[in-house]
Amino acid sequence: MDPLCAAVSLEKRKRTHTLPLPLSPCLPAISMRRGALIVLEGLDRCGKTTQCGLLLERLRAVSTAEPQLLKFPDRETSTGKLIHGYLAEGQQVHDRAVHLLFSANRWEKSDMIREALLAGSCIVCDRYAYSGIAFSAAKGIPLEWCRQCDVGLPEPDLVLFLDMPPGASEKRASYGEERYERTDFQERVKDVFQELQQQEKERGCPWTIINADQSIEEVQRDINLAVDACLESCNQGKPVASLWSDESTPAP
Ligand code: DGP
Repeated sequence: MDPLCAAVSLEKRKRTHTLPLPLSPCLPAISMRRGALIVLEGLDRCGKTTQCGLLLERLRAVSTAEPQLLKFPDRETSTGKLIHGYLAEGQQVHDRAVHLLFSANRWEKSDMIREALLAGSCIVCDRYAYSGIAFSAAKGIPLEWCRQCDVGLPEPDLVLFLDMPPGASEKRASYGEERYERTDFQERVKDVFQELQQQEKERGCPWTIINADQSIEEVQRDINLAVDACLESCNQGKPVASLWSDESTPAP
């Protein structure tokens, strides 16, 4: 059995998926053939950011290459500052122009993502192109127009959709401060996510749906099970593909 499979099955046997565990000290961390691109998606305040942090810690424990966490939008870049002004400071930007800004914000990181994956680092993304489509199409922009801007980005190896009823996050602290935090809008976003989920299933790239309406530990356990299977397939030489396109980057 290859070392990754050994490590993963050891974890499964221990059945202690509730904490960000280091592996047994007698097992060395794994040198991955290539890293995995793992995306967490969901409605606002569904717990993505907490789970991304926990997943990063766990990946740190099982891999020799340092995993990385990316959050989209990245509000620190020049496009990200414009996006922040739109989301949090009430600045007006045309709906299609802001869609392009969000997409550009992802493209800025695309070369870095590909290089890191090929160097063996896993990448955890807090939102990706699917949010780009869902939030813009919920405003009435045609879904296919929204998709085109992100065609060719590195394709995720795993999409985890943290599923939660649209009204459930309303009670969370400071909900409502940003532009999209309204239950009626979140309901429309959820409808588009469901449409996208169906489309991805039909093209053979099904998402893993995680019930986010559970304790942090239960959500983390479900995520870890899906991530284990994904790491195994990346380590067996699955190439880095391009999203919604035929191009792929050869495996190392
Ligand atoms: P977050 O920092 O994850 O809370 O995201 C900020 C807000 O921006 C949130 O309401 C979701 C929304 N959002 C994230 N990505 C995109 C995108 O690509 N396009 C649009 N229109 N909205 C997005």
